[in-house]
Amino acid sequence: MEDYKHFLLLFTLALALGFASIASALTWALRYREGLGWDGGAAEFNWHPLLMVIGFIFLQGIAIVVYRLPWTWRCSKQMMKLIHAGLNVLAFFLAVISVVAVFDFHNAKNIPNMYSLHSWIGLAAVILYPAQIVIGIAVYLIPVTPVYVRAALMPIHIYSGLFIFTSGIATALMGITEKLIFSLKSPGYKDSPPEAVLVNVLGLLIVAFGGLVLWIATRPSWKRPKEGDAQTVSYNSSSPGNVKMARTDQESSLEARRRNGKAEESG
Ligand code: ASC
Repeated sequence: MEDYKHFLLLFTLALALGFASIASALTWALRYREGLGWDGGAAEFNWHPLLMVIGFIFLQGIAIVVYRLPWTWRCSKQMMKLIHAGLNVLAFFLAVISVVAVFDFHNAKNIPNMYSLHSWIGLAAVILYPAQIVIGIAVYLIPVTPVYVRAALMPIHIYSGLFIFTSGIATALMGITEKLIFSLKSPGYKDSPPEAVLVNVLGLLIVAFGGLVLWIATRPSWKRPKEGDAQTVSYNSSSPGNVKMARTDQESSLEARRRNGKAEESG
């Protein structure tokens, strides 16, 4: 129970930080920059940070921890895999729109593409992401791959997912820093005008959100219990008493895992 409260506290904090990041990115575009539009101008560029924060950072972060939400343990594993994949696919589409916005803006203004470290790391992450999604769907969502192959690939799937997510955060920090240096002239970035402070805070919020997602995703005792998987579908459709029983099973399996100090290798 203590562990559940601890999870809930950190997950709620992560959600709050995620929403605050999105609100800061929106405030940056609407209040300090040229707003949002699709005209080849600055308003089109402004979709780039906003959609990346919503998709590549917030939605991808939630997709990473979605299996750990205890109230989803009564849903079938297949359903949770669909939600995990769906959130990642949605995040990827938002990232693609966001990249199109920035290329459009550069081309309209004759600004070169792909010269900065931000763009190199960012494009690498945006290319690796669909590879991760397609391999994930082929191996885990479509029930053809043998279990031993799934198990062998799981540490790689988990590692590469966290790597892409973390690279996205590093890319966002580079991107917002270069944007502040480029666009704040007088007063400049070094003079700390309100826009610079807001966007520095946006960077802090993103780092804190990412840090919490990584913490939640790497606690072995917060993993979705394996034992309930086959049974959950039938618990689902039956009476609330049975659901309660399923949860009790899961709680005791968590207790057992904690007592054993056993860190499982797969998700
Ligand atoms: C899956 C799934 C898991 C893992 C496991 C191998 O498809 O639901 O929990 O792969 O079977 O690690």
